[in-house]
Amino acid sequence: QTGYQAWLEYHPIALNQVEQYAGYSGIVCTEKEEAIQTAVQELSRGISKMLGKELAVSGNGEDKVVFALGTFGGGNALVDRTFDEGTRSAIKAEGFAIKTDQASGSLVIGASSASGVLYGVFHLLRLISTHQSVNKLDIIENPVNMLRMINQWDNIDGSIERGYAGKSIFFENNRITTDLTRVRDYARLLASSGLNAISINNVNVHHWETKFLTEEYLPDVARVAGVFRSYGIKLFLSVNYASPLEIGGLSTADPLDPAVREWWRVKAAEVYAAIPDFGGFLVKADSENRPGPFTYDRDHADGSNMLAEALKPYGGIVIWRCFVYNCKQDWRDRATDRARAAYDHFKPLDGRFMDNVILQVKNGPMDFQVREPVSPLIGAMEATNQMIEFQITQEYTGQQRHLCYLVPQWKEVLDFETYAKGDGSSIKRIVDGSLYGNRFSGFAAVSNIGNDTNWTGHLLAQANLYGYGRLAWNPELSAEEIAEEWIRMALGGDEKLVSVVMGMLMDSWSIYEAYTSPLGVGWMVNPDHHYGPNVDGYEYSKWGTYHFADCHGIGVDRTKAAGTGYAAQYKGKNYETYESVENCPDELLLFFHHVPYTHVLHSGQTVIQHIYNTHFEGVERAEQLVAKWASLEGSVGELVHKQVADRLAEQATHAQEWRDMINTYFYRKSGIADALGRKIY
Ligand code: BDP
Repeated sequence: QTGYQAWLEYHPIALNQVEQYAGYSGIVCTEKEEAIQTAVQELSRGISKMLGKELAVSGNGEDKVVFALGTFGGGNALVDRTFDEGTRSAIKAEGFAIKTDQASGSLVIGASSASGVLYGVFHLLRLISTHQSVNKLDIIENPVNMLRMINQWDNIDGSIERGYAGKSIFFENNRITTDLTRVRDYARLLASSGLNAISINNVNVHHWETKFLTEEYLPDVARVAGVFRSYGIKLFLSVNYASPLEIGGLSTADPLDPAVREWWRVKAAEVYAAIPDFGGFLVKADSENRPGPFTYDRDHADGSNMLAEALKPYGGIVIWRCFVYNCKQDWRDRATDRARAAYDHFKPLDGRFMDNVILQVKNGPMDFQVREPVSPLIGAMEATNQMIEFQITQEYTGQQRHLCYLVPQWKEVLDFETYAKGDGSSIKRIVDGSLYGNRFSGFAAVSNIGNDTNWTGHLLAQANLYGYGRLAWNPELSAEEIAEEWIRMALGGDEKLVSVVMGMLMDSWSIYEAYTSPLGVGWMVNPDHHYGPNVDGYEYSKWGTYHFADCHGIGVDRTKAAGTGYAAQYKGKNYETYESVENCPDELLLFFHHVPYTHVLHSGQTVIQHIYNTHFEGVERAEQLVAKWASLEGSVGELVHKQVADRLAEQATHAQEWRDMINTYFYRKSGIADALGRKIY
């Protein structure tokens, strides 16, 4: 076991458990569509690994106990016989039904599309690989979110922006990889967790990647799209807003210039000629030195609508990122608070975007910190399609050297009540499109994989990729349920293993938060690479990321009354909660308020004592992770055990560095000793 198969390891099922699945003698499938053929292959492969038997595939199996799969009305008699009209009409585009045929004992999967059949097969394989009973299945599943997307931040030279698990599996030496085996294996992982869309290149599109839109690269992009198509996944490209200048020979990229609009229309036609089911463009514009419509005194609606118009005839969409802020601002000017930027830029444009534009908003207002409030822009634009962006790659959460299971963080975000349209306006209802009845909506997230054998560097970080897909499919799943599925499928079903790893995963975000930056303030990291502690690393630079610590206190006053006014971007009760220093939750106190070190938290501790305590405890808890994992020696493969043990050891040591630097810094700033008399350097 190397981790390469990830959650599709399909551990052989022990003889005493195998009986309930032993009767199946074949697969009945009549359809030839690619994703259905993929489903047949996946089912054969999974069953062969788990049950050690090869299933014959045929078009008819009336008298046998079989797995039958197909679309409704697609020619499979078993499928058509099993599902009544009510079931069929309950199944949406990518949903599926699975039913145990009581007469024959056969398991029947039906869907209204080929990709629905594939999702159904992966669901069934999940049930079997977690040893659940399949005797009386009667399941109907539909994905809650329409777009369930992965964003690769891969560059054509093979590097990955914020990648912590090796090089790109897509690109090397300025070309698209010739051997796409690994890409295919990635497509399997994504589809099996429920995902249906991918953008394959970095949102920072530099000159080489701009050429993806030319005939030099399009045939290769089409090859990649073909691999994903067979797993029901649509391919998107990140595009450079200045493409007409860089590769089109034009002298402007002004979105209102007719020649520029025509250039994009022709480009879209060329792309769709190469890839008829191309998804669309993902755009980072006017952000962190990337070009955009501001250069021409135009706004984001002008810019995105121009692209949307070009893609519209083909059903394509524009995903326009809202990570827009001034990265060269004067830190003394609090009115330009970076946290305010996305809302300030986009909210006034509500209603101006075409209906095939989706705004992609990061989960928090800053940038994927270990703790941030939820972005107030999500839900604030009722006439605009929105999707949420998470970061699976652990840029600010330990870079896959530290353990940080992010599903609990994402759950908190999704469950957050925004009051955007009164009670019942949670983030998950906004991004699934139901609150405002949007045409397009969904999830996007930055991937955490590279060409490391186990995909994610830290093997346990696989749970984040898997968990992201599962949550995008169904945000009601709990973090524990998802963790348990992943552990059983990837590592095995030994009960001690499951409970120990579950405990480790579920504690990990809070452990990481404990020894890193306190009370929601964020950013105490080394500039550029963002690994390791550096309290003032960003304090006196122009990135808009401050904590304002001095000898009296710490935190950013973002109140309306006396600060940057950011708190007023929230609605109703949320505004009141964040505006008031008394009501603000402890974990976000320093995000919203500047307070003295002696300020008493709801927990009863002072801010300074909280900093000391959490940093001492965080290290102890990181050390306990090492011991917990050590107790599993022998329950997982040796190689896998060692890999994880090495990372946890590094984490425990590195946590000490965090503790010592943070505690010392605040001891010196505040002059207040630790009430428990522990040693601070
Ligand atoms: C930040 C990363 C930077 C990305 C940027 C983005 O540090 O590398 O380009 O986000 O999302 O988190 O565009």
